[in-house]
Order: sequence, then structure tokens, then C-alpha cells
Amino acid sequence: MLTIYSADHKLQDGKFELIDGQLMPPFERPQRAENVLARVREVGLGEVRGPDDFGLDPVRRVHDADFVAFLRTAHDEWRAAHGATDALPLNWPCRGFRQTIPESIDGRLGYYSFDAGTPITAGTWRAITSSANVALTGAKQLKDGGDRAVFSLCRPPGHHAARDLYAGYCFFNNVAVAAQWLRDRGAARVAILDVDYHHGNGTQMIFYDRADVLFVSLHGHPAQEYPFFLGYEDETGEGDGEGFNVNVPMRWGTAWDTYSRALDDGIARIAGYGPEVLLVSLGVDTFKNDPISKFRLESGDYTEIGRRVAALDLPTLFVMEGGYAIDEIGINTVNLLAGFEAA
Ligand code: 6XA
Ligand code: ZN
Repeated sequence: MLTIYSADHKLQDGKFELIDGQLMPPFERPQRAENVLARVREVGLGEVRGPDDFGLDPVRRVHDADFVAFLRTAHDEWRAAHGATDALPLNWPCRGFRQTIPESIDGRLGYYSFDAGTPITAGTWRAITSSANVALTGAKQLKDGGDRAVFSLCRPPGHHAARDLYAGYCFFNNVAVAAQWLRDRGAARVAILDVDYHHGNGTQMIFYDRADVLFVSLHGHPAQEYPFFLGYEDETGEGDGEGFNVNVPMRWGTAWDTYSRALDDGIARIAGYGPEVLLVSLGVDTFKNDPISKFRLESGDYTEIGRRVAALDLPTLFVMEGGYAIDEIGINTVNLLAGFEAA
């Protein structure tokens, strides 16, 4: 399987996230992608190639132009206001507040985000444009190269980012950008399977009223888990999109027995939809040793997830999302990919 990777991801190297009442070094750190890449090479998964540059048009197909413009200059504006620290928001336009865009960079950080765990750094813009290109290059290879599957080793991740919101370590929604690109190049129906531990709220929000992109997400129950305010089972889509959003929230402690049944149901929904192409939001923070998550999957379970996804027999783009057990992130990610390959 071909892997798409860019060292530009290292430019996203935040100093702090707000977590558990403390400012701590972010769990989402460069070593994650480096460990995945090392494992790809160690097992000989296949060639590793850099991304092409697709420009910003494909990004603007799923993100608002003002949001993209904000991200481009956010850190420069922050630096002019506060010095060379990472930019973090401090308050948000919650219930009862106006939804107008302030002039102040501090106000706009709050307007365009929904958490204080996602630092904007001097390198964020280059890292996120590169990460989107990694996803797009994988999509292009799938379409034009005729590969059965491609692995886009994206970092930063993307599935929490909505049309005009960043958070959860995500800025551009890489999997959504790639899915839309494939739609724009003739794929009539696209399915996205999100196996990251966290609900892919951004992907859901982007495609919620559309029947041409099916979104299926297996995740920690939002009553217990981030992002808390989306991801319930009764969110099934709206308008034309009614019936094309599938959430399977599961409680803390979920292990393979429960998880595998949910996976089979999700895969059956995708098979019934009859897509031309499948994208997988590949997070491995469902792992038992993940430091911020509470599922109990074992390393061997990822191999089986890959096998079951392969049974759909669809051209498949794997897009890296979360996973913070730094010592096992490579093993778990590549187990899933190798399980797919072997099937
Ligand atoms: C709160 C937790 C962010 C979750 C990030 C993630 N700081 N999403 O892994 O998939
Ligand atoms: Zn996650």
C-alpha cells in the first residue's frame, strides 16, 4: 500500500493545550506521525511518497473562505498582539451571544473554535495546508492510479473541523476535503467510516444535509466524552441527508466484543449504500493504553478491523486522525492497514 507523507507536519508543534485543568504539552505531537512512518517502513508496507500541491480551492469546497483566510494570518496577528507564543482562545459565542465576527484576533480565535486544546503556532498554516495535500494526493492516486488502497499519513488530524470551526487538534477536515474532491471528480456516492475514538463532529456537520456522502462514526459516547455536544445516535441527517448519517456511540470500557458488533453494523450500512469509494478516518485512540481515551481495543484487534473493512471490496483511502499511545501508535495503525492488505 502506498503511503503519502510530508515532513511539514513537524511544523505543528504546540507548546501547550488546556487539559484537565492544566496547560500541558499537547498529546497531539510530531512524534506520533514519525512513529507511524517508522512502522510503515519497518514492516515494508510499501512506497512512501510526498504530496502534490492542490492549492486552496479543494479546501474551500468544504471550508468557508473567511475561515481559511483567518487561519492563514491568525498566528501573525496573534504575534503582533501578544508576542511569539502559541495562540489559544479564551471565550466563545455561546447561548445568547451575537454570532458576529470581532476585529480582535482574540475575539476571532473564539469565534472560529470550540476548545482551548488546539494551539495555533507559527508553523500551523504550512502544516495544515500540507496535511490537506497529503489527503488529496491519496485521493488522486486512488482515482487516477487505480490503487486498491492508499494511506494518507495526515497530521494535523481533521475530523473535528467543520466549515468554519477548528478544535480537537483539527484545522482543515482532511477526510472531508478528500471526499469532496472525489465527488467533484465523478464519484456519485462516497462513504466515510470514522473509527477514531472521538466523534467526527466536523465531518458530520459538513455533510449532514447531503445524501451523496454517507458518514458512519463509531465513537465514545458524547454523554461521557469529547466533543460532548454531537455524536448521539438520533443524529441521522437532515433534509436530503436524512438517513445518511450514522452514529454509534459506545460507553467507556468498550472492548472488542461490543466494538466488533458495532463495526459490522457500520460496515453493513456502508455496503447497503453502495458507494464507489470509501474513506476511513483512521484513529487508533480506541487502544486500551491510550492516555486520553477509555476504550479497550488490543493491538491485534486493529488487524481484524482492517480485514473487515477490506471485505467491502471498495477503493479505500485511509486518512490518519488521532491516537496518543505514542509507543504503540505505529503498530496499531499499520496493523489495521496490513490487515486490509492481507485480506
Ligand atoms: C480534548 C480531546 C481532543 C480529542 C482529539 C482527538 N482535548 N480527536 O483525538 O479525534
Ligand atoms: Zn480521537
